[in-house]
Amino acid sequence: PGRVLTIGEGLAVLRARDIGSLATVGELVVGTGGAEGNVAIGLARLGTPVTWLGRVGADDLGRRVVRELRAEGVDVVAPVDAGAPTGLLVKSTPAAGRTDVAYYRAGSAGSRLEASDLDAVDVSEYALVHVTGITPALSASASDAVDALVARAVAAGVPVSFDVNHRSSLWTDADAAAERYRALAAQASVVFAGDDEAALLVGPGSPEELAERVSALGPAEVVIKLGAEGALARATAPERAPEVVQRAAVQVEVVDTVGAGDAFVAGYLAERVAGLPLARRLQTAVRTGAAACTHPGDWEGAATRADLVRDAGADPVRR
Ligand code: KDG
Repeated sequence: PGRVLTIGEGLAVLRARDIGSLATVGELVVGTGGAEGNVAIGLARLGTPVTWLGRVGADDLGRRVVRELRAEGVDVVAPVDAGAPTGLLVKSTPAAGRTDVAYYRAGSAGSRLEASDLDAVDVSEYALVHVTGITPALSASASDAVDALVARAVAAGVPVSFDVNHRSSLWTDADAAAERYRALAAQASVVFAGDDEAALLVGPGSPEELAERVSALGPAEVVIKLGAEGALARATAPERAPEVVQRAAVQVEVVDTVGAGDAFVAGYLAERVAGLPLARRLQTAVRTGAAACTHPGDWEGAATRADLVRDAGADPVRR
């Protein structure tokens, strides 16, 4: 399959080991995250070549972000910005089944991404470019970098994938966020949105209506993520009736849903760049999304091809 390019911010993730408030829990586990890096790892685990580009600080947490991505087989282009630290995300479980995420990333190295950082890659060499709605929220220069990347991809005929990934705490104004997302969706070939995110862009409706209205913004392919209800994909092609596919979620014991959307996107895109049909893309996506829910880390639960074969079998014990 062709190589995927994605850009974004890599973060250190500090995760409370036990259930409880951060005011009282005693231990934090160190890991890494960042939506686009999570997608990159998900793709790499499925055997899809992928490059991640993002700025990191001149610090050990930045080195950790880069190490983890490389260890997972992702090609990393990471300018080191000595003027700012690598950003942090602190995750806690205040009560069973609930996750709180706090960001310590304002002014971080990752947020200082600039359009000129893209000069390190030749966009026309990639089979697909993936961006999320997180990066435009980080800073004016990071937002410009997303626009520059999308413009270069469109000019080179490289399809753009856009995951809305709305993070309300990164925006002061939800209407401004929605406008930004609609503009990116208009230039994308594939748009991923949760049903709540799609409603932010186009108003409330059924999954079918949401997909149709997001599609009317421009993208030929729209995937509505429905969480525990599964997902719906809609594809249009000239002079053909729209194709709509729905898949139920795969039932798993949920430990943490953070990162599940990224794993879902990775599953979908892996099959897309491999040229598989819509139903197969969605089929893999619901399985990789479910697998990610079984691990407390943001990407550690991402499935390999072998995991997908194994999970389809009956016996959970391997001897
Ligand atoms: O999708 C998971 C991401 O949300 C997490 O890894 C961190 O990128 C992140 C963010 O900005 O929330």
